Amino acid sequence: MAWSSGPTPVTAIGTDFVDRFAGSLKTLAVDLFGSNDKRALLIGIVVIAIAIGALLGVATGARWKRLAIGFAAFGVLGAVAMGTHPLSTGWPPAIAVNALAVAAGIASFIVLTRLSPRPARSAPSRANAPATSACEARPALNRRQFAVAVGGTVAVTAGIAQFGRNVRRFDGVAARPTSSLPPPASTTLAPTAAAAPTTAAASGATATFDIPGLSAFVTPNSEFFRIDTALQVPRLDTDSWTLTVDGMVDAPFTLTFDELLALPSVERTVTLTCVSNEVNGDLIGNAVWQGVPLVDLLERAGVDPDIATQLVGHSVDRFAAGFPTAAAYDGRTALVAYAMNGAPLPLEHGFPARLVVAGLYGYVSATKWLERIELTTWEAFDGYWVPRGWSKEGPIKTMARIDVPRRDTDIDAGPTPIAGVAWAPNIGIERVEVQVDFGEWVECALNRIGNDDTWVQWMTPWDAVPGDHTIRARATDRTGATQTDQIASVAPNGASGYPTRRVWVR
Ligand SMILES: Nc1nc2c(c(=O)[nH]1)N[C@H]1C(S)=C(S)[C@@H](COP(=O)(O)O)O[C@H]1N2
Ligand SMILES: [Mo]
Repeated sequence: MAWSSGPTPVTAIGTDFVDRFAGSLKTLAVDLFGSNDKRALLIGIVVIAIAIGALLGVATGARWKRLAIGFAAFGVLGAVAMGTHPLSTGWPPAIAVNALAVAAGIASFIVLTRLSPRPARSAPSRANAPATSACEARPALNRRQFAVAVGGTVAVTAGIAQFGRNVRRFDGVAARPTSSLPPPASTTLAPTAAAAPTTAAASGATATFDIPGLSAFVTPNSEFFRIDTALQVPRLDTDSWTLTVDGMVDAPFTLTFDELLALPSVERTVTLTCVSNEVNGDLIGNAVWQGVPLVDLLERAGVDPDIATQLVGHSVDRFAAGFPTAAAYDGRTALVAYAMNGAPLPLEHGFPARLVVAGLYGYVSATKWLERIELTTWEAFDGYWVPRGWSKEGPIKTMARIDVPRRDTDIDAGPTPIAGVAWAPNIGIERVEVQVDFGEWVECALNRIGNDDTWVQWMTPWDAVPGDHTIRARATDRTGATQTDQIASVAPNGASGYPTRRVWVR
């Protein structure tokens, strides 16, 4: 990894903040790590840093030596955060970057205090003060000029920061996946779009329902939800990346990326969801994953799943997720995946390789930027989110979601579909029912294009009459269990309750 792909002082401090407080601040739960929250956190850090700088200025009475000590203390904090960051590229850049920032801070302070307008001591009115007063050795700017000077300093600083960012982006790390993918040994069928059936009799359709607003069967990579604690997407180089399988194994081994690609692979369509997905939420997606079956790697290493009861996927960024080793042996889809929907894994989704395990929430299974698979015991290790208040085991709860009618919409009276998706990965969906205004539960048409690891699209026609209506849905999985109507929030092991939508029909 080139140093330029390492953390900045701001992302490094942000990472420390996340790791320290992700469990204690409820607002920083798993679900809050979408891109917007990350941006908010980083902006917050910058704003707070500026505020502390201003406070320092006031507290030290603007004496530059004292202020320099304060700035230096800050620089040490930044350097330590950067140097110990999981993606750290070592101490030299951490120290250099922060020393530079401290020097720039002190320099701009000195320049600005030199230029700052000072009320003339002896003269009651500035206008009457002689232009060449003895005490006016430094150039005195008026307020307007001073404001311009401050603005200029800010602009120059921002320009330098932006320059630094561009240098970092220009790093040329061979991270953008260009490699061609090997053909999978076996694959699941690729669905094609077709017109929606208009009656429930069309149950068992083999093409995706084409209903506006209904989730596509396969979620495009660009629309696939992203959840992780990484304030900076790790950019790994396939030339130096390796995957190690070790811990309680007979023969630990390490693979290069090329060696991983050379192993027999499969292509499987699996629905992935986050434990923080609310009822009717959108932290879920369905993709075609290509990779090497986990069990192949475990057999090569020599694993006794009765002894090594936990499998932990470690990421390069210190994140780790653990699940029962038995899950890799019980026949479910469990892959070290390197491709998503026919393309190399996007950087945000774990390039060059990640785990995908059907039926388990991402926080206990789906380690992105995977570098190590460790076999240990169930008791010996807790994954990232476990000490932060989330359940150690994370089976996905059987759930339906209403996509159509869309949230907060008025609709016209007349025939209109009610449609959505339902999932019980590794178990399969048996049936989905819909109920309008707390009346009869009506069985929906299901689209059987996927497999038991994928969500199914469901729909039922509805003759909407004017008024305010409540629509509810519920899914039953192949064990015969219907999802519970007990409302639970996402923590500690996933939301539950029937998805509900209120619509106003004109
Ligand atoms: N390295 C790493 N992998 C991770 C996470 C993370 O924070 N870091 N989050 C997990 C969680 S909570 C989820 S829900 C899935 C989401 O995968 P996606 O972003 O590809 O949708 O990634 C999992 N893998
Ligand atoms: Mo998650």
